[in-house]
Amino acid sequence: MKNNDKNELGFATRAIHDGYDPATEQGALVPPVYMTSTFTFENAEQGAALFAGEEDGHFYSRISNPTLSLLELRMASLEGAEAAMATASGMGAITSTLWTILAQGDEIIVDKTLYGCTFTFFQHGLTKFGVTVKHVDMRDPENLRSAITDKTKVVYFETPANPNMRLVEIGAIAQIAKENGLITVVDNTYATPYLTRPIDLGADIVVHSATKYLGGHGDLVAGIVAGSADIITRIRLEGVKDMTGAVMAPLTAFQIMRGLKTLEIRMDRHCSSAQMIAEQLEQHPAVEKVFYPGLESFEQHGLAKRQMSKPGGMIAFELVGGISVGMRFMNELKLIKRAVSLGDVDTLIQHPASMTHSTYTPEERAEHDISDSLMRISIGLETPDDIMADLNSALDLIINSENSEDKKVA
Ligand code: 3LM
Repeated sequence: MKNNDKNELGFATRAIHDGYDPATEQGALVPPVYMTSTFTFENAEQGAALFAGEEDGHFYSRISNPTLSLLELRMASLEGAEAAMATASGMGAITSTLWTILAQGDEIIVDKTLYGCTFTFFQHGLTKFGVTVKHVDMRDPENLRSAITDKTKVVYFETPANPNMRLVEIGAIAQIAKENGLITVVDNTYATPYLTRPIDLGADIVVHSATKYLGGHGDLVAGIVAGSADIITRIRLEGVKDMTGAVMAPLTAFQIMRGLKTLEIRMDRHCSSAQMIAEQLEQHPAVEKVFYPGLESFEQHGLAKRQMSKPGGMIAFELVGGISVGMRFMNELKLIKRAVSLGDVDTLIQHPASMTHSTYTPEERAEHDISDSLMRISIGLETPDDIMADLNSALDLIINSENSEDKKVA
C-alpha cells in the first residue's frame, strides 16, 4: 500500500488513525486482525491476474495481508516514506533488504560500529556470497568518500550506534552517497521516527528492529523496512518472498500497531528519564564515563541537537575499575532487569562485550571501538526516581565494598 498523505496530521494522530476507516469494518474501533494464510479467488482468472500483478489484492500472507498492510502504511507515514514492508525480525528486515539490493561482486561500505548480529551478517554472511564489506568510521563523512570505488553500491549505518552511542550525520553521508549513485540504508532502531527521520535527511531506506521501541513492550520480535514504493516492492517480491521468507505474523502487526499508538508519549518519557539518569550517573564517583547524546560532555552533542528531536532512551557507561566491577554492579540491581533487547517499558541492562556484541571477536571489538568495560542500559517507563534509586544503591554498594577491601589490604 502506498502512503500518499504524509505530514498532513501530527505524528501521534497518524500513529493512531492513518489508513483506517471503521466504517469499512462494521464500525470496529480497532482494526480486526486477518488471521489467514491465504485468500480465495472469485474465479480462476482472478487468481491468475493477481499472480501476474495485473490486479491489486491479497492472495497469500507471505506476500501481503490486510493487517500487515495497515501497519506498513502507518510506518511509511511515520518515516515519511512512500512505502514500508513488515518483516519477522529486525534481522529479517536487514537481510531481506541487502540481499535484494546487492549482488556478487558489489561492495558495501558500513559504519565501524554496528549491532552484533548485523556485523556478523556483513562479516560472515554477505562475504560468503562474494560481496565486499568495508568498515569506515562515518563520524567523519570524508572517510566514506575516500572508501568509495566503482564497485560500491550501498552505504549502511546505525545512528545512534549500538552499543557505543556514536552518531552519524545522515544528511552529510546521504549527500556523498547520492553524488556517487549509492543507496543509503539507515538502521533507525535507537532513534525511532519520532526522534529522527532519515528519509527527510536524504537516506533511501530505513530499517528497524520493531522488537524495540516500535513494539515497546518486550513481547514480540519484528522488523520494518521503509523506502520508495519501487524499492519496497522489490524487497517484498525478491528479498522476503523468495529469499528470506521473513514475513511478520498478523497478530504481531496488531501488537505493533497498539505500540505505535503510544510511541510519541513513550519516547517523551524514555528521553526525559534517560536525560535525568545520565546527568546523575555522570556525577557519581563510581562512574568513569557516560555516553548519552543529551549530555554536554557527549562528543557529538552538537550533532545530536541538530539531528535528533530528543536524545533517546539509551545510555552507555563505564565504571571506575572496568567490567569486573561492572559485573558486580549489575548483579546488585533489584528493579532493573539484566537482559538484552531495548526500548521496552522495563528498564534493561546488559554487557555488550559478553552479550549483544559477543559475535565480534575480542580483536574485532577493539578494532571497532567497542570497549569491554561498556555497559548498556535501556531506560524504561518506571517512575524515574525508582530507576535512579536502584542504580544509586548498586553503585554505592560497589563503592563501599571497594573501600572496605582497600582497608583490608591496608
Ligand atoms: C540488542 N538488538 O539487545 P531483531 N538493529 C539494531 C538492534 O539493536 C537489533 C537488530 C537490528 C538487540 C537484540 S541481542 C541477542 C538482542 C540496532 C537487535 C536486530 O532481529 O528484531 O532482534 O533486530 O541490542
